[in-house]
Amino acid sequence: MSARTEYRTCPLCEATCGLEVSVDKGVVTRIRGDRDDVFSHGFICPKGSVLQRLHEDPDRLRAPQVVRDGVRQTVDWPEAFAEIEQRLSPILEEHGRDSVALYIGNPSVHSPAGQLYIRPLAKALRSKNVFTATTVDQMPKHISAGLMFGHPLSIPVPDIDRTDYLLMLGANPKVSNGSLATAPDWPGRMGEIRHRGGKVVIVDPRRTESADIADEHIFIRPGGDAAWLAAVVNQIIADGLSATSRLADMVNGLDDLPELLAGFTPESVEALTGVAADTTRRIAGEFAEAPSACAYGRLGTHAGQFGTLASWLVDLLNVVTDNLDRPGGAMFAMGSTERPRRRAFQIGRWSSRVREYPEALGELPVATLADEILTEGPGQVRALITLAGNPMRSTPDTGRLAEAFDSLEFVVSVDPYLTATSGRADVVLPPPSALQRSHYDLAFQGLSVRNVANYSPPTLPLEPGDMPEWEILTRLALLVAGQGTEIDVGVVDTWALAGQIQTEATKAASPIAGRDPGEIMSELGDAPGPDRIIDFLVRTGPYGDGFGSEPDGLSLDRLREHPHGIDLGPLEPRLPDLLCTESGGIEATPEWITRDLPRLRIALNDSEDGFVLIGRRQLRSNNSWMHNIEALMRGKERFTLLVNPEDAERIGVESGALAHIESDAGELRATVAISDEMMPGVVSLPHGWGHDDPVASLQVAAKRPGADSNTLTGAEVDPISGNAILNGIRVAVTAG
Ligand SMILES: Nc1nc2c(c(=O)[nH]1)N[C@H]1C(S)=C(S)[C@@H](COP(=O)(O)OP(=O)(O)OC[C@H]3O[C@@H](n4cnc5c(=O)[nH]c(N)nc54)[C@H](O)[C@@H]3O)O[C@H]1N2
Ligand SMILES: Nc1nc2c(c(=O)[nH]1)N[C@H]1C(S)=C(S)[C@@H](COP(=O)(O)OP(=O)(O)OC[C@H]3O[C@@H](n4cnc5c(=O)[nH]c(N)nc54)[C@H](O)[C@@H]3O)O[C@H]1N2
Ligand code: SF4
Ligand SMILES: [Mo]
Repeated sequence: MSARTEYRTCPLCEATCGLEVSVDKGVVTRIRGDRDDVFSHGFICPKGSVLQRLHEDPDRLRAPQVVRDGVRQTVDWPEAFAEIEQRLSPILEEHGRDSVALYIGNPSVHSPAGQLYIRPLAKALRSKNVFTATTVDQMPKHISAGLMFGHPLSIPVPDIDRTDYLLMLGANPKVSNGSLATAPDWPGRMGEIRHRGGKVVIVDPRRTESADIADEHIFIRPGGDAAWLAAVVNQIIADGLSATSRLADMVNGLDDLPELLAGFTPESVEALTGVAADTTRRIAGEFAEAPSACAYGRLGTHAGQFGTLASWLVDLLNVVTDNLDRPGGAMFAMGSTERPRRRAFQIGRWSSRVREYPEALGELPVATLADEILTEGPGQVRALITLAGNPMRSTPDTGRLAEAFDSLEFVVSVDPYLTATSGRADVVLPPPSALQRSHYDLAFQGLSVRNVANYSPPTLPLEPGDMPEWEILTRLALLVAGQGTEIDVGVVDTWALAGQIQTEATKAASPIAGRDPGEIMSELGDAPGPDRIIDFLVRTGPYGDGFGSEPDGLSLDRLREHPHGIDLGPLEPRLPDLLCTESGGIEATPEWITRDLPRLRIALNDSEDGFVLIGRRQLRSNNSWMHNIEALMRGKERFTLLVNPEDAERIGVESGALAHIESDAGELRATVAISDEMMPGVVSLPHGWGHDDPVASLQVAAKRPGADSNTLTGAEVDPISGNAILNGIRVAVTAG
């Protein structure tokens, strides 16, 4: 029987849909939604069904590439690693650890190799210059969660399956399929809220696809969320509608709120936000009085001028209305590999060299990567390793970053494609495709609206010449640690896991406390790679079998027996146990964040004419990639500038004609699409385009290249989190 059906979790976005994959004679013939998946029940988006096209894409690299004297060559793995050793080691020796920077991109969160093997590489590198896509994304949420609840991963998620009232700001899950709130079929779940008589309100400068399926949409000026939420919280307190009885003993700082938020009223924020005062007042009342309600803010609130204030205020709104940690409110998931959270979150343990931005989560804001490369002096970045990322398209001010790349002495990219970033690398190391690896979600189980565990074995085997990504990363780690290129990575992998087991066995609260590490190791087997680490983490995790102490608990074997996943139930209240702040309580008003309120207060008086630019995501692509898949590229042109009809008329641009868009950072041209879904004064461009870069090799994408919207975004950051400001960019728009 050569035809078979396999089930696996889609690794492309945070929704974690179950896929049913038909394979015939080693070839994937069809992918559709797995109707028996315990979480997604058959839901799928257009991206999930093209995993095999990614696998078969002729532009996907099958072997390492090395550029010597300007000429690109395909080489074998030993030669690629030898080249890296020869060129990277002298830089490390001569200029120190910080001279080599690391950039870690988004897909690394979606693969076990990325989740388990990048940290050891970063540790081996010991460079202060670690940058990730987190600082073009959700760093504000980690900071507010870290400071309010003690751990940067203690992020409350909206309990959308039970809520009566969902207030959503700066998110478009009909297209993005959700973020920091893992839920396959967000559109269906939003529909369910309405079916059971609840209400969905969306606050966004664009009337999005999600707004179309909500009860109410409210236009807000980009960057207005923090001020608006401050007014909402203030109003609720002023009206005596705040109710924290359930949490009262746990929350510190509530008494400071009236003074901290003084002056933010529905009227005072009207000019900055564009939201009518009576709308603000009405929403405040509705939210406070709903049987259950949750506020949820995402990328549009985080990647803006006041990202951390907005993120904090979202959680604060849930706290003051007694909606935190209860069904229908904002709750904490419990992933199957979660470790106990004990140490209070710290921030600013070191700073970036040039602009002195504080560290957070062990990384520095990627908006300052170009500064670190281009500014001479001790600690200057001279070489870069990029892992599953495309900073040349996904991070701000890419015009300046291109200049920075040109000045680097050496670049290594781990990427399956030659992109605007990896096309600039001296060595490219391509991992196999997603279908060739096992999958277990190590990141998003902890951010899920329901507790679920689902393991997928590899669907297709490795081909001759393939190197699994965990091995690529381990080899890089050994290399930067000065261990050369000849070591047996299997032995190193076993040794590293043995160390982990040993540490775990010394912890009093561990289910394997005092057990013989050798015995645990033998249960995990001798096949190196992510699977046995996952097995170890699951078995010692909150639902684990504890290697025998909880015979009905989870293990990898048990997960293998359930190809459609195991449902671990709805979210349950977790406070106060989950809290690990120094006080042991919820910090409602962390000083690190509230010190930014004066800046917000000043902004209330800002008056701006002219346009501001925001971004948007598109269903058929994933940030800067997946534009190379023909099946996803059919149809109308997608790289368009959305302009409100009145604005278009005023500045004389026409649908289908080109507009010129210019900011302080750069300029580009885009085809205009006139639409009343845009708030007047706001224009929108999707990011991740610009596939005509000569260094890239993406034949399908290059046919409709679009342009890179990040040539327009500048290097300014949210000062509290260092997150890039990608929305609300001042631009001039003209015809032509
Ligand atoms: N203007 C603007 N810019 C933005 C955003 C925005 O909204 N507006 N959004 C931001 C956000 S939220 C994010 S997360 C970032 C994303 O920023 P990045 O993560 O830097 O960029 P991606 O476009 O996701 O690029 C991912 C790269 O990983 C490669 N890849 C895919 N799968 C694998 C794999 O399994 N292993 C390896 N090694 N490589 C793989 C792809 O080929 C691609 O080159 O972009 C940010 N940039
Ligand atoms: N198809 C597809 N799915 C994806 C991705 C993709 O590229 N394509 N990327 C994935 C990634 S990496 C992420 S992080 C998630 C992100 O997923 P979401 O957080 O849902 O992000 P977006 O879809 O970019 O929606 C952001 C919304 O914020 C609005 N906005 C912009 N500025 C402001 C503002 O100042 N205030 C408010 N209130 N709204 C504002 C925009 O109009 C937009 O509708 O999506 C993931 N899913
Ligand atoms: S919504 Fe996300 S997880 Fe689901 S099929 Fe699409 S890309 Fe995959
Ligand atoms: Mo993201």
